[in-house]
Amino acid sequence: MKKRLLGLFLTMTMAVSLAACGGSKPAETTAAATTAAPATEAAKAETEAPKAETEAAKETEAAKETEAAKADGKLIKVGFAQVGHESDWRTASTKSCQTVFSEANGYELSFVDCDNDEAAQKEAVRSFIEQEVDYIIIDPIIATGWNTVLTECEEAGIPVVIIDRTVDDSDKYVAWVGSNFKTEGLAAGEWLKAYADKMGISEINALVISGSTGASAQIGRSDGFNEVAEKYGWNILDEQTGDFTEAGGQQVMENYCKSYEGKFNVVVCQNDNEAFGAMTAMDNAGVKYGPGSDVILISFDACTAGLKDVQAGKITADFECNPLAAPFVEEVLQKLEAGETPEKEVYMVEHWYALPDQIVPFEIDGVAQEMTEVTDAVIEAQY
Ligand code: GYE
Repeated sequence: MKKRLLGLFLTMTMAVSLAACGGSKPAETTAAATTAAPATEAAKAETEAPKAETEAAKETEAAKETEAAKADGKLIKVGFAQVGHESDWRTASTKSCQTVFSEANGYELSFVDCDNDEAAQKEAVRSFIEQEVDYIIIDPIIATGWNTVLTECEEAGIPVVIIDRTVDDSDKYVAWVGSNFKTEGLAAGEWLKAYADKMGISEINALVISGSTGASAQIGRSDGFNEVAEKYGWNILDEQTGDFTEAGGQQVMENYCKSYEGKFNVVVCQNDNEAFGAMTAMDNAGVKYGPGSDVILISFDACTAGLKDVQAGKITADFECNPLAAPFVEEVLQKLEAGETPEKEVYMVEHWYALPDQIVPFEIDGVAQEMTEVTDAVIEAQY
């Protein structure tokens, strides 16, 4: 592997990206930036003019560096085999990678949207090997079936970084950056227990709309929630996949509304897009959901549109999954460039969201969990 120096510009960009995604609450980050701004308009204009010149100079410098790096063939070649485009979460993940692995930052990115097709994803990885990229990033559609193609990457001497979902049957990758999906499922379950207790609800009859079957995000969220359900003796009436899509969520919920009419008081959607579809189906069937209604609606991801539905009193609680992992993947690549050994696992920081009346204290394995109130500022700062 060739070693490259990316210069000060890249280092600065990384620092800013990392600061923006470092896991502090989004609203706090925004508030801090606002407080630091100059007090008067005049002062603002004065400081902004030279700042604009410096920025322009920096940009020209960076553009020159990029051109030079390109001419020397020095851009770092990265192939990214993305799952698809099924959800708001996925759109944010793609954008995060395309922003971080841009030419301006010293990268040449080959991006493949695998459209949720496992075979196409393996082919994408093989095409990256043929292109002799420097690094391969994979977000594995499903958790199994990876050892052969990862061995091919290893034999070609191309380090692989796994992002988001996990690979469960091979350790032939350098690092993984993503979320603890089982913790998300446990959080949803333990929150539900605490909230049901507060509301005096003693019997839970839950319908689950799961994510794409075999994806580690689906497996982890199901395992976590089911563990809690078993502990408290809840009834899980059914679990069918909505494939992490709005259309899938709507279709499954339409069937549920017919098969389980009047029999359920909890709906768990394993992502916000499924929840959007499920809400349409419940609206059409005349089922009331959200705080104070017949049905408690739980969702995962906490994208902007999901949090708006929490604020509107439709989704009762939303358990975040943070898609802005690319800056941390870049950190891994930079460590490899510097000949250092990166951490094998990097976890994203996430929050659990609700409105004040639905914020109840709960624990996961004896660890007290904090919940975040959904406000305009929180929504504004979300992905
Ligand atoms: O929750 C869902 C997306 O893998 C964590 O995939 C990700 C999941 C996310 O389609 O919205």
